[in-house]
Amino acid sequence: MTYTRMTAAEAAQMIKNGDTLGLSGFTPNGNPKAVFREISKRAIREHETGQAFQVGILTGASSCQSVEGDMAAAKAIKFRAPFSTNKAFRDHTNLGEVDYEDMHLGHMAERLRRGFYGDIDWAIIEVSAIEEGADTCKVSLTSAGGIVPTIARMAKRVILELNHFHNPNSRFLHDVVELAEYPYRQPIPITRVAERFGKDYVEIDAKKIVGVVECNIPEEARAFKDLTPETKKIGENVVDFFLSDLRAGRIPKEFFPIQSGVGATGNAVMKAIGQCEGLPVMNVFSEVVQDAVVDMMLKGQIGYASATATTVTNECLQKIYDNMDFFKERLTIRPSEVANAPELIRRFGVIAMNTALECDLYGNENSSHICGSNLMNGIGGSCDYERNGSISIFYTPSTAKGGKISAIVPMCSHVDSTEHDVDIIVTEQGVADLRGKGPLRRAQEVIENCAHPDYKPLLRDYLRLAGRGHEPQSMTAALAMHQAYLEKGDMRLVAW
Ligand code: 0RQ
Repeated sequence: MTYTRMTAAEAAQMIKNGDTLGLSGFTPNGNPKAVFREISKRAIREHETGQAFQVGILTGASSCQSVEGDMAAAKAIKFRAPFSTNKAFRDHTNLGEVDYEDMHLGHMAERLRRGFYGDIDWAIIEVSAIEEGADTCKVSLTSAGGIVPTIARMAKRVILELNHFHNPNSRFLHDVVELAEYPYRQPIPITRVAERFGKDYVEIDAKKIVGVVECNIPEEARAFKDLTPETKKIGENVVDFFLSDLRAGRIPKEFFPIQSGVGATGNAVMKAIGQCEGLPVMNVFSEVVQDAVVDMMLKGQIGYASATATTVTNECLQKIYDNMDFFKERLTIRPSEVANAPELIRRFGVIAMNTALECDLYGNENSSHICGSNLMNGIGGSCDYERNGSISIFYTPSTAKGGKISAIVPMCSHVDSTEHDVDIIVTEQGVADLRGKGPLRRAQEVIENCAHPDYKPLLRDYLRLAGRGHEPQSMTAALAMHQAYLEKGDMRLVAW
């Protein structure tokens, strides 16, 4: 049996205004690209002739430029979940054009199953190989697990994007499974990062497969910014913290698995860990594996990595494909509801490490909204891990925009992880250990260890004027530094 082959333009022509599309991929990797390049062109054509054309886009996490960047620029996204790292998407969302639900990535499959996004009209899934059965089709996923098992089962129709850029044996990296819905869910049956319990392919009802689009398109993942003196120092401070917790016996000699979020700072921290001689071989239990982790695996510094995507550059992905025998024994790509499952994060005692935009004196953290209103990216899976990890770390450079913004503020302008879920804050200035400390000792630790010297006197003054209380805040001054930035362009110009 051979499924219908079609061009990307023919596939795009089948999508209707108002349809909801569920996509493969997690971060810019594993997304269907060929069909989307045509859908965004089509949206522009429809709009030029006065026709409405907007769709809902649901993915495992953020996606690539061809999906959310070009579609946002074409004003063709009606709603979107659960995460984005794209500038065009951010700009159009901040103009109020897109209904975007920024939510925990570990909840996405469950949200779909429980019907919060309505019917899934189409699943568009990037694959590296297809076994074309008459009743059942078996496909091999590429560089991400994401929400594919769920959208493949729920969608009314399926388009497969067979991307020959990927290794046709990519299935060896996957552990495909869909969790049951409440109240029938069973314990997830793994007790070690390296275990698998699913299949290495996704099964799809062959009747739903409308067509196969063949292409050869590299991933659109970006290279990381070079290390800066600040991000390098943050990495070194994280390593010092690990060594001190190891010495104190709070981290066992065999270490806990580590999770590291997206972005330049996260990648720099992993590089610093890679350069440290005093740390044992670690495992990674995370949502993304970035380039630094792959290099550390090849050097033997990381024993096993489990994630929901290889968010790596094309050169790095090629390294994985060229060493498939090595990586299939050491790397597992899982659906996001397993990779980000609180149950597993807690069971393994994962050390969670994510990047904040700002942290406040008491440990609340904001990684998603600038000055309260404007979206940066979203929370991604950070809160899945931070809430449930054995040690919850947030790091950030102590200032942004050439020193005009302090990342340590009296009160966060938006809160993603609360003070109850944050153990450690790290900047290039140092480490604040909030464990076992009440609000006032936390505030002193955060100011003295993490704030930039330009901001320390201001923050000390704030704490004095905030007065008494279990967790003192001044209702008039708590956001005055943010207001100073908005009005005068520099938080240092705050007048309490
Ligand atoms: O903007 O470059 O224009 O100056 O924010 O900073 O240096 O690109 O840092 O790549 O590490 O990203 C939090 C966005 C950091 C990311 C964030 C400005 C700063 C710069 C970004 P410019 P960099 P990174 C998800 C796991 C979500 C939570 C998470 C992120 C730009 O790590 O999206 O990790 N995290 N989830 O100047 C205004 C501030 C600022 C500020 C920095 N306080 N106010 N602007 N910037 N602090 C993993 C998955 O789920 C897949």
